[in-house]
Amino acid sequence: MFTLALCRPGATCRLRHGWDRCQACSCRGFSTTAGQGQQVGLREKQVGADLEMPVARREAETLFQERPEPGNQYLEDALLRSYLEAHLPPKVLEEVSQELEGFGNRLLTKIGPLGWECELNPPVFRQYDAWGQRVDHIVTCSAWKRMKEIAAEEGLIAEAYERRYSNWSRVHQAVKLYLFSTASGGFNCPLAMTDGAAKVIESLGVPASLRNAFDRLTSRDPRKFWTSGQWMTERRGGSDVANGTETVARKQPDGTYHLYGFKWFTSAADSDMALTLARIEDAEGRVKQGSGGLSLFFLRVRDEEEKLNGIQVQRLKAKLGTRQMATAELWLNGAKAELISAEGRGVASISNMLNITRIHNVIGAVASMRRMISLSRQYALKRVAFGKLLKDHPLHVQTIARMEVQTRGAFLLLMEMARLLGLAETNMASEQDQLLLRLLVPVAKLYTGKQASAVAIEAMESFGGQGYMEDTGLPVIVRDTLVLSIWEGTTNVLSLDVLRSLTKSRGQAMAVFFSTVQNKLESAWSSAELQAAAQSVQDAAGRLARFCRGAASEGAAPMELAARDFSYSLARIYAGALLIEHAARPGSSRLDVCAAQRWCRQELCPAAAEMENGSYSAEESSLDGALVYDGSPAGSRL
Ligand code: UCC
Repeated sequence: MFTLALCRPGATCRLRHGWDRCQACSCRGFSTTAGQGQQVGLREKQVGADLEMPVARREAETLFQERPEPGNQYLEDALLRSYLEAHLPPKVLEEVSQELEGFGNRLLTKIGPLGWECELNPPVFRQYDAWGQRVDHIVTCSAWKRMKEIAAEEGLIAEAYERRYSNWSRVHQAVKLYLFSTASGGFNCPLAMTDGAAKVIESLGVPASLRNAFDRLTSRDPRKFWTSGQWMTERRGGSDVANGTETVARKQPDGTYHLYGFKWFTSAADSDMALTLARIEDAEGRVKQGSGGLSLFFLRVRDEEEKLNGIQVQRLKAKLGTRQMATAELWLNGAKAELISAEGRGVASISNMLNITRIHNVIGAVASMRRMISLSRQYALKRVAFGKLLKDHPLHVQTIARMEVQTRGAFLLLMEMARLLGLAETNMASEQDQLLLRLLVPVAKLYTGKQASAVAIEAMESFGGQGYMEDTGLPVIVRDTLVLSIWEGTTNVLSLDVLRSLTKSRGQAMAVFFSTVQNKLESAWSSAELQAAAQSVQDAAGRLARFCRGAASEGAAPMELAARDFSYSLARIYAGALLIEHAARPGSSRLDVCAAQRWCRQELCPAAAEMENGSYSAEESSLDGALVYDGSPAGSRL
């Protein structure tokens, strides 16, 4: 029986929770077996003992650790600002920078503390009311509701659809979301799906029946603003949607459909609407299996009287992270829905949503990396170990610098996608730009998801044991980051999507990739500092081209085995070219050059290296199986 409580009710709390001011003077989380009355007694006793402590001990307990205090995220992000300066037209730059500076202040003073409140008050599920009526109510905290209002006020979705900065609107939106992400208390997740749903509806030409939904998803008015869910995952498959979807749709006399099925993960289940997949039954009650049997539906989660639309909430999921956001299991038991794709074109239609949520995933990944580095470098300015500040230990700083290089590459990949998407949405994209965008989305999603997990864990370690402490807020960022390589398509599933995009373009996407990389290197050849890096990227691109020719002659199986390394090669080569392009622009800094040089020192084409090792042969593949199952009953059969 013990207590960690040091807070005296009514007194100023000396514990800092997360990186923001204390939200929790109700001091939660005391581990005790005592009853409530006993707890208060213990707390009073502790406070008494506290006051009687010798001064030296009291000071040691109150001033023990130095807290990193990053400032305005926009002003402190040198790469972000230099990217905007290099790309935005002057008038747009002026307006956008002013807005982002103000937004940075709002994040620091208002939004960050709300985000922490969301973490402390996760949603709870109330299945029945006091009188035994089933209500299936997902109760969210006031901070979560306030986040929704802020998202509307700041135009976090609207910005992309109003297009007030023409083709630069997507870059502007992506930057705002990037700044918002780690302060958002998980609200970046519903925003990702809201953006994806708006994109699907816009790509359908905003049919009259969906006009209200579109206006709400893209509204700046908090009273009107809606968020959307994306209900794709069922019991039999989160990745293999084509074969795992069991939900059926029964046509009603009025032309609408009723959906029956079970959705196994529904993120942000408190959303106002959702897009979901189902199989349409024919007159005999038969459905078509496979991808060609899936169609896309729109539905409202609740009706005008706030009653659930033929939906029952089974339970909330117990997740490792993103706990601020309600993920639920849902029964669809006659949910009224509208068919919004051609019959059997559900996967192709929802892929518009997927590509947007995957870009949001990249935003989340880069934001996590940036946030963790920012906290880590601040801490290093204050923390003394072995007689000097951490910042004066070269090995410590080298570790942070390596993370910084990774983050820079990922950031430029993100901006490149946002730039291309902006062009596509204002009819300014060439066919090549569109092919490149289609290819880069899965590449960037899979690559940055992995980078972010590695960087978040490394940065946590840079705080020593303090990084592992829950109330520093660092484990929250780590937990929330780890999902980025899982949801919206795992690394392997996305690697296969990379191959899908190449096959569909009949190799054209690859040709565009190579020519774009060459163009980006152009300005570096005359720079003594960047020539070697440019040469590394060019060599890697050459090796990748040879790899592609070799793999094409071998058939599908080796290419599938190589899919992950191949995707990593695309990411590293393209990010290398972007870093070089950024470093070669007039007015670049020494650090831009240094980041490009360091990025290009890594193996840029792991696919070619592994091919040379014979890793993709049938023999190696069968040894993979033997290694994995060695000693297990399945192993004896291999
Ligand atoms: O919902 C989830 C969590 C929500 C939380 C989101 C928050 C994220 C925010 C982050 C903020 C920090 S998680 C569930 C997510 N589920 C997935 O991502 C599914 C993963 N599986 C896949 O991606 C698979 O590859 C499938 C489902 C796409 C495979 O389906 P099929 O039907 O077997 O694939 P097909 O037959 O190859 O493709 C059918 C059509 C083809 O077009 P056509 O018929 O014209 O040739 C494909 O080219 O769909 C097209 N298609 C695409 N088109 C498939 N994928 C794409 C794509 N990505 N882009 C364009």
